[in-house]
Amino acid sequence: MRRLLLDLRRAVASPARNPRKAVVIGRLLGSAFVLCFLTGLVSHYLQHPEPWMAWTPRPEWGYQLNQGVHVTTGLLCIPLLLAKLWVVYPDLFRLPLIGGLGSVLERGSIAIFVGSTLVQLAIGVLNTYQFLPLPFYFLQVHFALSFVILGSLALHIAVKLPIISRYWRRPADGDEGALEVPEQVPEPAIAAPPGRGVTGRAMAFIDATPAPPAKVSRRGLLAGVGLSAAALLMLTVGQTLTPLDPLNLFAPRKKGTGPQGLLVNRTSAQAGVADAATDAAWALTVTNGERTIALTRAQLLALPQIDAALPIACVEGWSQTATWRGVRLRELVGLVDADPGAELEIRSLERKGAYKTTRMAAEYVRDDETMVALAVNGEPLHLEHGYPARILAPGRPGVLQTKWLDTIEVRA
Ligand SMILES: Nc1nc2c(c(=O)[nH]1)N[C@H]1C(S)=C(S)[C@@H](COP(=O)(O)O)O[C@H]1N2
Ligand SMILES: [Mo]
Repeated sequence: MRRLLLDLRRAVASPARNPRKAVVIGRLLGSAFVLCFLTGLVSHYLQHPEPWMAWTPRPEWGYQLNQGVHVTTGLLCIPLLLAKLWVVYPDLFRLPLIGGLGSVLERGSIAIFVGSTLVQLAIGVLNTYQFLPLPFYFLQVHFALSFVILGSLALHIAVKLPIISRYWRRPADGDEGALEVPEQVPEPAIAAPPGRGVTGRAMAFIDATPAPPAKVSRRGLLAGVGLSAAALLMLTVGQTLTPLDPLNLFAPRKKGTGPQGLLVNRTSAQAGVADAATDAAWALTVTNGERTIALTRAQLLALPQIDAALPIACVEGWSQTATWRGVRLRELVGLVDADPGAELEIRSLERKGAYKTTRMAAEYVRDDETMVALAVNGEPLHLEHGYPARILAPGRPGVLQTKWLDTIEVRA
């Protein structure tokens, strides 16, 4: 067994598999993860705010940027994680396999980190394709896993601190360290020196025997990782970053596709609203306590209209800006004497579905450009974009830009 593990380690040894490379890639992976985690938190709490949270509608591209960074950094974690695993996996065969509390912490945190990150990245990507035939709720699992990953990452960094600090900077002598691969199998040399505890064990990599001829050079590794990460970035970020739209060959969504040249998330057929939305008797109900008004589309069109160029920025990472026209929401709820500090409960004609209603905090209701949209890019709203009327507010996640409006209720 021992022999086998050592042979395995020797077989896969390569100059690119060294502690310095593990640290370099680890830094990139860690940064991508932290950015992805923070933007994920913003996205989560924009959709599910705690009572004490106050978000702001401006800048109107804030969520677009947030979500672009979230999905892009998440995607970048894929090549970075693979590269990191490639560099360090010979360490799986280190001896003793498990020894003492330090190594349990070390290996345990890595096992949890790698396992949950693989699941996290997989379900994240599947979600951007709206392909999640999984028996659980994506949001809750994705949210919870991010904390598991964060915790195990913190533990992993703590355990590896000696290596990280030693190889943080390029070693002056160019020696990037090597995997420990003893020439023979001298029993005592393999065990950690007595009394070194966590630190001793954490130094899994120590300078040792010259490695066999390179299959992957040190430069080759970084070039490979850099190129694949850059390619992934360039070929997907166009789904939200308009100048790179021509290069968007890989992302699940492509700007400009769909009715009126705008992407559609959920169709009227999927939402089961086609009949109700095209019913000639449709009217938008606006209520504030006892006061209720109902406005037909013609009556809404007869009110003063505003225009605003606003993006729809989907949690899935795509976004598209259009010129929306409609009735300023603040004025509309003014017709039922809404208090300027009131929040709204907005309901769609949709009867089931996660996005059939939305809460809108007063900051968004008050914004000059928040509207009940009736037209887009100079044409009456298409059924797939929310005809007869939809909500458009600056700085909100796409899931909250409710289509096919039914009622707007002022909450005290
Ligand atoms: N009633 C309702 N409104 C909805 C949705 C929905 O499923 N039901 N999807 C939302 C999501 S997730 C997005 S990204 C935007 C997309 O708007 P679009 O289809 O006009 O591009 O609509 C939002 N409005
Ligand atoms: Mo969305």
